[in-house]
Amino acid sequence: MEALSHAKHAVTEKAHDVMTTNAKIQDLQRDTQDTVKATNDGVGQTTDHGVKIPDADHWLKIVNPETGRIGPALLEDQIAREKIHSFDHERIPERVVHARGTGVHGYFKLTRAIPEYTTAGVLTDTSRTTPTFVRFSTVLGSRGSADTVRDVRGFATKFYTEEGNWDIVGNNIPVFFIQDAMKFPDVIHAGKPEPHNEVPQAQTAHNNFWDFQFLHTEATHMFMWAMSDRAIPRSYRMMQGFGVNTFTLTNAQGERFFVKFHWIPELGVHSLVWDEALKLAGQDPDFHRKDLLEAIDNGAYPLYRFGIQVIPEAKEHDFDFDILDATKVWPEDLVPVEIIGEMVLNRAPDEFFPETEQVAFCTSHVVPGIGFSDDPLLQGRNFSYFDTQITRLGKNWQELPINRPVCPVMNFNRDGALRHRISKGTVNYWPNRMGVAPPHPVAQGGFIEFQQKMAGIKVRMNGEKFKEHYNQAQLFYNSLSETEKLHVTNAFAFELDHCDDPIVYERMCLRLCDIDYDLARAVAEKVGASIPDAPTRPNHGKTTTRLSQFDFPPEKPTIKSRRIAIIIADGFNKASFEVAHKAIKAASAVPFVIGPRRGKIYPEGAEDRKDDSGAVQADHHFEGLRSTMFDALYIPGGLQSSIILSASGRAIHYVREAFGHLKTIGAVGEGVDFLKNAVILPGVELAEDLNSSEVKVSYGVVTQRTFGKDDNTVGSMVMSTTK
Ligand code: HDE
Repeated sequence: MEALSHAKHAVTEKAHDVMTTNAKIQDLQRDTQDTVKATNDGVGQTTDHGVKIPDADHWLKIVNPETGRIGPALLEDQIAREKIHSFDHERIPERVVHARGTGVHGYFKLTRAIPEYTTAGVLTDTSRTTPTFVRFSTVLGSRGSADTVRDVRGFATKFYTEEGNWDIVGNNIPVFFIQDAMKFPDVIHAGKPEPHNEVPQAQTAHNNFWDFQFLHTEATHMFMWAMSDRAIPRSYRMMQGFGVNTFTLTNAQGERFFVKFHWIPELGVHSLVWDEALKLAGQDPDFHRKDLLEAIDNGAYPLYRFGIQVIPEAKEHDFDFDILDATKVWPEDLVPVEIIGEMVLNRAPDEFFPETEQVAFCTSHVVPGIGFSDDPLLQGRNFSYFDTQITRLGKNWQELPINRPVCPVMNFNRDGALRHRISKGTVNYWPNRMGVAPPHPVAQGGFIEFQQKMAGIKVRMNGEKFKEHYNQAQLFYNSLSETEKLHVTNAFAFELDHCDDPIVYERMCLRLCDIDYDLARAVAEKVGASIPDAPTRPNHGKTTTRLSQFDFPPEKPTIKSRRIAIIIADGFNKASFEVAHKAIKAASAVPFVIGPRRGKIYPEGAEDRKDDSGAVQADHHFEGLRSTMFDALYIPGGLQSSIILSASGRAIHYVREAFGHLKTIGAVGEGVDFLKNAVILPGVELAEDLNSSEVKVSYGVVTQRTFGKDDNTVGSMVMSTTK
């Protein structure tokens, strides 16, 4: 796959550098060492102190000159010791949450200035291009865990603005498990592997997680989202991002607005089906990482619209929920999302560790014009992120190349382990007799806190409206399509089946009665729990828009960057192969040829394998790259090919599995016979009977129906089923 995707490069490396550079990339060039160029320029290996290394393969040893026998290795070999010492200390602590992730560079463009809400340059100056670095992640798994597990996805963005770094450390789900930061260690301990045996890895399907979810009722809304298809995205490029917490914007008149931040992918929101996600976790644990890099490599740069929901200060209390409660959404029919910008991700890091692993986000990093609310979760986060970076990266973490701002930095924070910057001058304090480095008055861009009036008594509690925990859980569930509801039911059935303590699954089924009785009944039936004869709490029946992912279709129906497998065996029809192959490429999708072997596959008339002039090279064989790795399949005609495929259990499984995962399957000519042999079951029929002269039509069907609105989560099929 790698070799192939590189062969598919749309953009040459040099052109890519010119197209994707920005102020931050230029800043990083200062630290970038081009090792390939260094070797070519005759700069071979040296020690870290710069001495040329004569031999990078052999430790210094004693050799017996008579027998030629090798004796002990010598501790005195400072060159070998340095190499091993450096290696011994390569690891740093992984992130305590969100350890597994991948990052890429991009840029943000403001499309609509909003001076009515804020003074922030990044949100008022449409002529700017602001460099960004985004890290996507899962939450619970450790650094080496699989990409496609059921979990919330992190979506953290660092904006390198002219006024300093601004971080939106968000998720792909708009709410959270807890209302108060003090509960964070508990929810994470409950979700991470259990303490006695460190099992299970990267899963919420265990007793402790669901025990906590039941007892901690404010998690109810969030766990409904976590059991939905949002927690198994098809791609980082096809999921939303949410700042989750309530931030504030302040304008030049000193008026303050509450704000929530949104990222909406141009490609629409799509998910895997659970069986696919499970299989991919084993077949390709790097599936999402590679998907992102493959798209960027091929010039299919992911684009997200940037939106805000804004509530003026005076309207803070107009809602039946508290707008500072991170377990609640601001329903979009009450507070619409205003689109004001877009972000394009267009460049992979040069090296994973210094960029993706060392990037460090902080919710407390905002720029003038943007501020915090009293959201008690956000207040705690503002403390936690800064603190964790000190453990992970050391006191001087903000000096690391990926973290340093592109604007000037000057202050008297000094010293500490691994200080890089060298500051000239005789003073390191303020005020000083030379007037060096005075603070900036607000009129000259100094950060100003909103002058909020405060009065009160110290208490350990949250606001009154924080106590309601079920309304929005119901609102979310009610707003899903039937397909999504079924997936939620199946997700609970899977998770609770993995809980072997009856207290846990019995109680959780009771909790589901508080949300939706039919849901509770279906899950209880599967997992062997008992529930009351009637709902414990009636479903209010309300729905709202833009919670279902069906409400986020692609902006334009497209198969751009989708992976399509063309299935062939010897004797395939070359014409119907070529038409589809060309059409797929022309639509900027990525065709892969899959056959019984990775090698030449011979077309009709050349089945004897003597003339290879018309042969096509298969990229992979059926067991090498499974159907799970593709979005759609296409089977060209050819009698012999169809006979071979029909006789192959692997080929049949390939098509059946893709069919079971609700993928589009197109076939023409004798390819249709194979398709029918493989998957025509009672109640299943071909949507259209195509012949090879209709390949174009078939392709049209793939384009418009595969990833369009109707079949948003699952793709559609040239075949239809009665389910
Ligand atoms: Fe985080 N979270 N979090 N979190 N979080 C971290 O910071 C924390 C929360 C999120 O790609 C840690 O640098 C507390 C909500 C992302 O590097 C840590 C609370 C949301 C990332 C931390 C929350 C997030 C983190 C671990 C409750 C969605 C990965 C490593 C008060 C809006 C960032 C690190 C990356 C990472 C603390 C809740 C998103 C320990 C205390 C809500 C995307 O500081």
